Amino acid sequence: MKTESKPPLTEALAKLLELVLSARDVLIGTHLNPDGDAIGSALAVSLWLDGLGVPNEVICHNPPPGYLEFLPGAERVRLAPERKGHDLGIVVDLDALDRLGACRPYFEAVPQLVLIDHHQPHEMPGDLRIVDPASPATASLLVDLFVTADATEFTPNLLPVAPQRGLQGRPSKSVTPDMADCLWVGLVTDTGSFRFPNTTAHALHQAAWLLEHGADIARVSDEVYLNRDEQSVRLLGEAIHRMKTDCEGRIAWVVLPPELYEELGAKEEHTEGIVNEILSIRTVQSAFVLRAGKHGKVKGSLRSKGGLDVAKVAQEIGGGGHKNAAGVTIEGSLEEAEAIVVRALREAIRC
Ligand SMILES: [Mn+2]
Repeated sequence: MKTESKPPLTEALAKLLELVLSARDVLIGTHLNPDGDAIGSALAVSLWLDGLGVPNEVICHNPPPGYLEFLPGAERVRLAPERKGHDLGIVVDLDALDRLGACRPYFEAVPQLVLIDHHQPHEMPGDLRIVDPASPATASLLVDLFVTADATEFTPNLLPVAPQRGLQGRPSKSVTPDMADCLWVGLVTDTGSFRFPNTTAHALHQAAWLLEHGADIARVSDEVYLNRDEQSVRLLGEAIHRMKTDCEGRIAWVVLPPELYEELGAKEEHTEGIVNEILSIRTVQSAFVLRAGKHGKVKGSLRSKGGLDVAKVAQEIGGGGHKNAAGVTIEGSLEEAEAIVVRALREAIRC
C-alpha cells in the first residue's frame, strides 16, 4: 500500500483557500451511486463556496438518491456541468477518478484538481490532496477544515449578522446551519449512526459541534431513516428469503438477479442496506450482496465485523474500500462472481 505524508491541516487549508479564492468557477464532484457522505460533503463544499462568493457547480454520475433530496442545495446536483471553462475541480469521497463515472472527463479537463477523501489511497489523483484514511467520513475531514478556518485570520466571515436557526454555540465563520445539515448527514451515515468502529471520540465531538452550529438532527433522521420506498423493503424481504450461508454461518450472502429488480420495480439504489441486515446475524463475520452491473460485470458490497479486513479481500478480486466495508466489480456471470467472492472470503476466514 502506498503511503503519503499528511500535510498539517492549516497548511492544507491555506492552499485550499488560495486555490478557491483565485478560482473563477469551481466544478465539484463525487462518486457514482452517491451516499450520504458523498452528497453531504459535495453540497457542504458548494455552500461554503457560495459563502465565499465563488461561483460553483456540483455534478455527479447519478442524481442524489431520494432520501437525500431534502438536503439544502440537493437540487443543484446535475449529471453534467451547465457551464464551460471551470478552472478548479474539487472531488470528494473518492480516490480513483473512475469512481466519477461519466463525470470523469469534465474533471480531467480542469487545470487544477483538489481531492478531499478518507479512503485508503491507491491512485492518488489531484494537485492538492487532503486525505486521511483514519477519518470516519469525508464530512469529518471537512468539519476539521472548517473549524481550522474559523481559527484563522485569513478566513472571511461567511455568516450573516442575523441570528441563525438552532445555533447554541458561538457562531462559526464558515459553517452555516444548512452546511451543518449536509455535514451531519455525511458523518451519521458513514459511521452507521455512530455504531461502526470508525466512530472516534473526535467524531462525537464533531457531532456535538455540528449540533451547536444548527444541524437539525430530528429532520435528518426522519428524512434519511424513515423514508424508504416500498420496493426497497420488498427487495430486502426477497433478499433475506434467498440468503445463503457457509462456514457454519460465518459467511452469509445474497445474489440478486436483474429479473428480481424488474419484478418488484426496484432500482439499484434499493440494494443499499441489505448487506448490513445480513451482517446483523450473530454468527456472521462477513456478509456480501451481489447484483448485475453494466457491461456484463457484477457489482458486490462486502461487509465484515471486527478484525476481518474485507478491503484486502476486495483488492484481491477487483475492488477496494474500508476494513469493514468494501465494494467489488467482477467480470463474469453472477454465479461466477459468487464463487470468486465465497472462495476469497473462505480463505480470509480460513474455513
Ligand atoms: Mn465517505
